[in-house]
Amino acid sequence: PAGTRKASVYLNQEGFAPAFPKTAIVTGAAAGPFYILVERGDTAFRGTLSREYLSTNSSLVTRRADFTALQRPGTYVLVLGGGERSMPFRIAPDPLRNASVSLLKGFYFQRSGTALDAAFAGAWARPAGHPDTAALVHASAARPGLPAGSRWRAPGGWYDAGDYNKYIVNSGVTMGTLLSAYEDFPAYFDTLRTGIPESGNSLPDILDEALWNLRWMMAMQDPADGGVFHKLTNPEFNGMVLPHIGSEPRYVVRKSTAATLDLAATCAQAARVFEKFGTELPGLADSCRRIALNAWQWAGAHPAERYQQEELNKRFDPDINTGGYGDADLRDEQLWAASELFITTRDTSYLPVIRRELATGMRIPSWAQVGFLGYMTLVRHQALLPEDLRPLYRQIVDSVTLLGARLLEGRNTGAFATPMGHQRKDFAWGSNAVAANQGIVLLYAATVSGNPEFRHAALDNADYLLGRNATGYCFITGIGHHSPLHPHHRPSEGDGVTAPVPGLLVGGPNPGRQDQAKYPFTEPEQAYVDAEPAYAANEIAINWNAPAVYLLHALRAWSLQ
Ligand code: 9MR
Repeated sequence: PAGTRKASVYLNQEGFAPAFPKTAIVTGAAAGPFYILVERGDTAFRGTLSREYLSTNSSLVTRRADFTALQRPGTYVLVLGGGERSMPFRIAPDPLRNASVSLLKGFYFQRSGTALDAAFAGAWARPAGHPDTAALVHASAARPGLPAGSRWRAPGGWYDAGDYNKYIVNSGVTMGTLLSAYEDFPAYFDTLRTGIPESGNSLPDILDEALWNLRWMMAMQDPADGGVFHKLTNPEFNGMVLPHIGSEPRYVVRKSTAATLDLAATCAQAARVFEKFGTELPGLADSCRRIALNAWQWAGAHPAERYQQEELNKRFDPDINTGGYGDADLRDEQLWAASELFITTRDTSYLPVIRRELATGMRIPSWAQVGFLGYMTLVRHQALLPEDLRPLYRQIVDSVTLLGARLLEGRNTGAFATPMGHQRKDFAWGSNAVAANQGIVLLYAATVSGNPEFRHAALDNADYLLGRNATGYCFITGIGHHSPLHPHHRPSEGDGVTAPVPGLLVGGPNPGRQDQAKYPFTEPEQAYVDAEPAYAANEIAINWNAPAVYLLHALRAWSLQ
């Protein structure tokens, strides 16, 4: 009838493995049949749309189209009773390859202090910027023997996001996630190549990439006392230009407890991971262990050195107005660092901290909530837990299962059939990372409980990121048929290349709209716009790419089994 909105179809734009569950979501369609046609041919499958689901995160009303039973590889379109057609999609043996490999390669494009060669970066080759071999010591970071204005060497690392600064706190959760991906799927990653300068060496590419950032992080520790500078930064966010343009001074700023604990955790885990590559990287594991122990000690002596930028700017010059990452609750950082240190060193003196902080509850991981990385390590290495810690292990299993069960509920009742959105507060700054991190939690729930439903729910969130969401975007640049073209990302904006740098996950729907940009929709699950100024929804960040790397590679490893 006149005035009825045309029906729309939302689905994973990269396609489906033959044996995977397959769901599309439709809006604006009446009850009735749906058809899956071979792209230029016959009907391959006929199904019936589900009942209606009312979204709790927008005014959308949806129906589900389940075509799991269709397993034959091919290119298809979904057609509704009213004649509306989806974009073509595939059922194919390895549908997650492009997205997962591209996401990991995304870290290469974020490398600081190095030129990106056309042989690896293609159209997005660029000169080196920000050498950071002689950053200035900010007045807030000065100590006897290290006056303000003296020089600090901390080259390399990844740019945090769309900006050109390097933040230890956010690097920590990113590294923990990537190193965990390797520890959980070593055989899979040992043979995975992404086309980076180091692809020919004997290290897996994911570890070559992690090493690029690890060496920077290690250089951010003050060897005189073990404390770690919170960040290496310009005083202000700079213009939307390539890294080599501009020559603003760069500063290392005040040490913080959060940064120091995150470095302790990262280096303790890295010591374990790089141990087996001792021939290629002699001494690295030992250096990591030493740095982790010194950091832990400093944090013990300075338990509450919080990074508060406004306070800092009242006391020191010049003002620093870049990302804060000012975490106030450090119990989860304690738990993570203690867990990594215990598993790496087997020193039982870390156990009381683990016992104490375990009670603080389990949360979806984020830069401010890193406790889950500790639980992952304890689960992965449960064989190393002493007998008296078995009850503690049971407690972890119960909490992961409970958290997973809550997410499953959201998937069963939600308008897009995903755990993502089970609470309106899922749609925060960086909501796409919430979806990816929920996926990691669900994969762990599947592992500890043996219930495969959890794994299917993790796949639902992957489908969400790849297009089955209320915006209709596949949220990874260069992937799918409708992905962001204007991310808030200085290299993408400044390079004169039409297509954005590929393999980067944008932040996603965020009704907070802290950027005050124009958004066509403001309801939580639709509060997204593909526009460069919309940094609260369309920036990219390393801590968002990392859980997407984990989730998509884990699911891919599963699909290839
Ligand atoms: O991801 C961060 C988000 O959780 C915060 O709400 C937001 C505001 O403090 O900052 C985000 O992190 C940004 C960082 O501060 C600077 N680099 C870009 C990051 C992504 O937007």
